[in-house]
Amino acid sequence: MMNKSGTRVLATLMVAAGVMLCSTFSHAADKLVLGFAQVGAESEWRTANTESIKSSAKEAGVDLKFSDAQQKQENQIKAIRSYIAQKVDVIAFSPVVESGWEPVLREAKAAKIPVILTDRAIKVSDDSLYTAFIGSDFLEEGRRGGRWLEDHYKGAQGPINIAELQGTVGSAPAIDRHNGLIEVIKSDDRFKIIASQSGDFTRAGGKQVMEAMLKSYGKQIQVVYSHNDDMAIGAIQAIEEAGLKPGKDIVIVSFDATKGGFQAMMAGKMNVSVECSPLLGPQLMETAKLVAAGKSVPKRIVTKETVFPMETAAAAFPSRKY
Ligand code: GZL
Repeated sequence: MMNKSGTRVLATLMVAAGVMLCSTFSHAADKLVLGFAQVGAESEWRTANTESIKSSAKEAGVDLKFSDAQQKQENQIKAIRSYIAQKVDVIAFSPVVESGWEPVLREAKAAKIPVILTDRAIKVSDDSLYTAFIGSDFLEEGRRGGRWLEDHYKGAQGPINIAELQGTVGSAPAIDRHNGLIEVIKSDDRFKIIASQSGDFTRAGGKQVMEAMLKSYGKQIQVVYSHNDDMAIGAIQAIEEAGLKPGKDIVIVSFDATKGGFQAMMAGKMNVSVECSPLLGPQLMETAKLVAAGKSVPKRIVTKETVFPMETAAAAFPSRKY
């Protein structure tokens, strides 16, 4: 027969075991907790990307913690640190720029929280700091823009002067859409990039930069190569205000293939938009669940995309999802 104190000790141990089991089970029974640090809300593409992530989390029964960094890296790092402190199951983010992530990713690794990159890539010396990267091949997107130019100007005389509207400085899409173009046109001396400046992926930025380029180069500009539809739409406004016809006097090459891009193409003001799908939510939720369950996942998951010349815009528009 156990004495009173022995019974008390046994009771305490059973309660402690119960709490532990319950917390383990309650955690297992709880939803997957995913902390997502978004770049911001700078473009139509980003809005569609955020919508895809939020709706997919709901559909997948994932408890999503979401933050908007207003395109500032320090805000994304703060958000990742807060997810580490909250002990979320998985962290995911779309890195606003390629560099500067090692310290905070080492903290996530030390906390045994897996990290998934979506949309944009990062440059790190140790790629064990992230588990997977789900996103487009921006270099190939740039090559597609360059190949469209080569086809469009087949047989034409040079010079063909290009004004380039770059995306966020240091971001993977800006670096690679530029490099992909160069890869294709570098051996064709008709093409010359006479101006190149960042509009930070926003409509206002695209308009501002285009106004300045038109002041400096005017009708010397034959092509605008814009790293996204939002900046291209801003540039189109500036071109029209300068009394020129976008899509005719100045050829417009753009990226994303958003609704705004399709509307500009159907109005004859944009010549082509290279697709870059923001609909990464379903793949992210599926990958997060596999990672949380300790399953292996591909390090690199490339989204499937195509190119929409203006001639195909009207037929394709009704089935577009963003
Ligand atoms: C590309 C994405 C870019 C889009 C822009 O995957 O990172 O950021 O091209 C967006 O529209 O702002």
